[in-house]
Amino acid sequence: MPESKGINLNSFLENPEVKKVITPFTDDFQERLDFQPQACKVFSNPATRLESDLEYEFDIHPATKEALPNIIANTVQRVIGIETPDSNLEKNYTRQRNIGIVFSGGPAPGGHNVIAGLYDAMKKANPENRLLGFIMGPEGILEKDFIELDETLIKQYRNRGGFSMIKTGRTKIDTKEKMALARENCKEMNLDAIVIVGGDDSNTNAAFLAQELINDGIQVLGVPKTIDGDVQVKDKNNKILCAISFGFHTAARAFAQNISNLCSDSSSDVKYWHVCKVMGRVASHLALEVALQVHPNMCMIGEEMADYIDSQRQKKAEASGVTDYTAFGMTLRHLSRVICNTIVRRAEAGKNYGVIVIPEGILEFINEIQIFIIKLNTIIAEYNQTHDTDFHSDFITLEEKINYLRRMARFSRENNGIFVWNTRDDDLFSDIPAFFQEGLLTERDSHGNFQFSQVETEKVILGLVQDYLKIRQEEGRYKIGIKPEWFDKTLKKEGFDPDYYGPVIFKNYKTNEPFLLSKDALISIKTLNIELVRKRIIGKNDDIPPVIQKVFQATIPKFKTQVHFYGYDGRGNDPTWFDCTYTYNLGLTAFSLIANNASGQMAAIQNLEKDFDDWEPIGIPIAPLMHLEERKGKLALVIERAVVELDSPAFKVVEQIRENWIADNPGPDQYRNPGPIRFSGRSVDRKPLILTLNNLGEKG
Ligand code: FBP
Repeated sequence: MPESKGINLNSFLENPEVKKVITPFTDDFQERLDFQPQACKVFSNPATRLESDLEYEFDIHPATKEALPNIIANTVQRVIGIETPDSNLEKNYTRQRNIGIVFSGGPAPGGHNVIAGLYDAMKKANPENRLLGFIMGPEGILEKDFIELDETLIKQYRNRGGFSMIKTGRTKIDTKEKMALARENCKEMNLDAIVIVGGDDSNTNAAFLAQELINDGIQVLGVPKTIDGDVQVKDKNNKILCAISFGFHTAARAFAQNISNLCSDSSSDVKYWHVCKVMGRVASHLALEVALQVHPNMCMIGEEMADYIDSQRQKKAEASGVTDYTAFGMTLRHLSRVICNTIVRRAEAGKNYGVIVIPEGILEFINEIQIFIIKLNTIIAEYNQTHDTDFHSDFITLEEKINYLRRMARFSRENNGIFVWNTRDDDLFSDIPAFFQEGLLTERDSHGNFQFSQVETEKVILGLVQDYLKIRQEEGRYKIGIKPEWFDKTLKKEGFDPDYYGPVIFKNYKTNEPFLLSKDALISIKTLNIELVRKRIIGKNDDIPPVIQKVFQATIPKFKTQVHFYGYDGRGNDPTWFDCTYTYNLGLTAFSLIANNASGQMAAIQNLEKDFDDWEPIGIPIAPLMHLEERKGKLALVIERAVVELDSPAFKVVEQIRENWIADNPGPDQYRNPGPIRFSGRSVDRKPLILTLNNLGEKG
């Protein structure tokens, strides 16, 4: 019998108090499983019907009309509650159905509640209805790999994060063969409908599948998922239909809480700059929300980089009567200088620490890098289209990939530039660090997207920041500010006269400024020694007094950093109240769309930016949301991603107040502590702050 410190472990493990400690079913966990999200009012009726809302208009791309003729005429549909359905409606509403559901793309908190909502609605309509979950994403459709989802299984996942119940994957059903296989399998499974829970690419896929399956009587619906928050739908007159995809709120809150903890640590041990890369493949919605939640010292928003104008450069050029085109658009070098300016300003206020938030997709908005990404996307896609193997299996090492590019550049030069890669690209590419080259050449995802999460963007930027800070330090333009009182006290304590040394060391001694800055020329103990001798404060062979050395050392900045990536952790967080309730209602809406014969529609909740009582379930037609975009080297019809609008109230507020967050003054930092994610209890943080601000802004 196992024993430890005289304890009989077998009976110890049977002790109810010990069991309470080691059970995975914590009180919080149980509270989640038992939580019943509120349903929108319409769902309290025995049935629902759909009503077209023609108030919403879309600019439809002609290519979409051609590609999706059977669903292009879809309109926005409102879900209306029916108290006493007529017999026809009731018959259709309650007929037995087999419904498939699949998660597609990255996990997002709330996915399990889409399943729970759909399950509850379909069982309420007809207990014989069956819900089949495809395993590992769209691959499950192609492999006909699925399980039946019943209450016993679903109740283990209600209100929980992740997609672990049926897993997810990034396979795309994008060829004729895959479409045919998907169709065959859905028919064999006797499916009436399939619900695709995914982001922009997956909802695009849903529309194409809807077109493919419409004549077989199989409906296809989408559900707007992605922590990136870039599935937002407005009509052509800017009327909001879907304010944000699910999962965004939870991920942003989870990142914000962690980053807020860093703010607290950073302002306590005052020695690190924390550089936090925040997920979001292209759009910076997550970074913007985190900024509002935390008030970090600095937050970059990718979208503003594209519009950046270097005013100093522009003024200089204007003064000499020329136009400097390099002043428009942000380069990596510009970006590093902007970051350095903040670091230097805080250092001069005695704050040699801080927190910077960088969006994962920032590189997409930096001209020089975007050009590389587009060119390399095309090269890789073209290579894969003309060879039976793939680029990454043929060129395994970085050296092999670079040699291929080099050959291409040479060949292009000899043949009047027939390839997109030229010798100038090759030269510029050779100038960037190997790990970054590797990142830019990383394998694209199944949709042909560049995988920003695989690139150590923060390291690239930090490398440049470090280089520039070094230059500024050597020029004497990066100093730590010293409080005059501290200087005074420290010298007097050792019996030295501050007024004797102060004017020699500092350029602003006795100017009443809150911080003393050492003279530009004093960049080392050696230079200080020279100055003290020159001013006859000490003799040629004397040592600098230790207390003066101590004070001087305190003016020399050491730039120490900690780098963090917030992505997968927040993506796996248990959903907030907002995401729990939102997704449960998305599931209920998906069933209403199915039960009313809709296809090629995305289930959505309108008015998310308002209070719960104003939420309205709707169906959004997917086809009209498409535009042409470069994918795998070709133009393809895809749903347009929403990026941060620079004239949105949320961005404008951040732009207006973030100067205060730098806090380059004797006062305290301005960090905001959003606190932990609270699942129950009322709090102002019941929805994303960007939604609240944009809504308040709409009202003027
Ligand atoms: P989805 O768009 O599929 O929801 O995924 C979003 C995301 O989490 C991005 O923020 C991130 O860049 C990417 O997925 C990471 O992809 P992966 O999970 O394949 O590493």
